[in-house]
Amino acid sequence: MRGIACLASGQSLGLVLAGVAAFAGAFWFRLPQAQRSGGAASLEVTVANAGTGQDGVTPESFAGMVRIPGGEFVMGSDTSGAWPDEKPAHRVAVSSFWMDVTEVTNRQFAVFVAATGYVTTAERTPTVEEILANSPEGTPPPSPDLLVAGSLVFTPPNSQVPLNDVRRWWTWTPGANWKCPEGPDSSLNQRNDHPVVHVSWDDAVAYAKWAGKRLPTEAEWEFAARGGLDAQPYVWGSDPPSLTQPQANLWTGSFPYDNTAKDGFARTAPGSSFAPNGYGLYDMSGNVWEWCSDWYDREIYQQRSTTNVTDNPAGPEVSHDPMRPFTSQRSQRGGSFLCNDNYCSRYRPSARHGCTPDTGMSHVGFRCVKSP
Ligand SMILES: [Ca+2]
Repeated sequence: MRGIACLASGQSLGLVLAGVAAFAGAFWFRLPQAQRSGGAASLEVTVANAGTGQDGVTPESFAGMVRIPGGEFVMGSDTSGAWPDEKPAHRVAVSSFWMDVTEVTNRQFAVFVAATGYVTTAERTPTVEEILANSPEGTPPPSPDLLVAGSLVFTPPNSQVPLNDVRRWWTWTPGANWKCPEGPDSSLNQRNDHPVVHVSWDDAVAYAKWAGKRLPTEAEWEFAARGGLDAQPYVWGSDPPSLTQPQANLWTGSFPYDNTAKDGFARTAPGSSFAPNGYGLYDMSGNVWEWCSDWYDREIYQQRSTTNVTDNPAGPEVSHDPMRPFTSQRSQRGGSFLCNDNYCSRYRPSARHGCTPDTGMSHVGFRCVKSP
């Protein structure tokens, strides 16, 4: 089912696949849809601490963004807590670019939709052809009653459950989309400044094009997330996450049933609720996952390790993931409000994740970049 292949977790991906097979029996993702985008335009976004150019002035077209100076850094991680797709660590160089200070908010996305009439993937009814065209051979067609517009919503169980079955806390919810994050009975009331969620990669690209921007590469994203702290485990440095002085919107309590919200938020948080990193970027760790432009390749770092310094890598030509051979995936970074160390430690700057590009979920958003 659309979205189910994208579940970030600390569990075996094989179990995720098994869960997929049992979940809908038939389909798990859609083909990318044709993108609808309007003409290029600049977003009128004002962020108090937006960065400045080398001359100390922020051009109007870069409002709400901060300039990230180019440089070399250690991409990935060889630490014991790193996942295989983070290894080996290797040197990468990126050119300077500008990046949104916060994840794209509901308020910003609403401006885009009002200007273009764009309809997100989660708001469209999938077709049988779309489902089967990118499903494993022999997949039976889904029941027509399953072909409804919707998205996957995090729905915490009432008590502790085995962590090997993501269906226990992810619910396919008809009517869930960016305007109704928990389904038809929910709204964006008092969430205008929260990150937009339930956006697919296609939706994010459409927004970026309209805004005259683009999605970051994984290399740009990780360089920016580190905020000038090379090879540190967290975007804020070396200290582990704190309950008394939370550094990010992560999961506090026992995942997935006991959310103490000691960091102040049970789900998403407004974009400047926690301290920014060294480049003035908010929520590069946690809050919502952020789409990158790269195709996801689980093993691409192994290829780069033979190169002294890889210059501005933009990802592979095609997606590659032996754990999910039937899918094409785009990369996501940063983890979300569902991350904690007893289940998913992917809020670290080196952590990676792949997801089918037509998938939106209640913990996935994005931010944009722009070249000088
Ligand atoms: Ca984030």
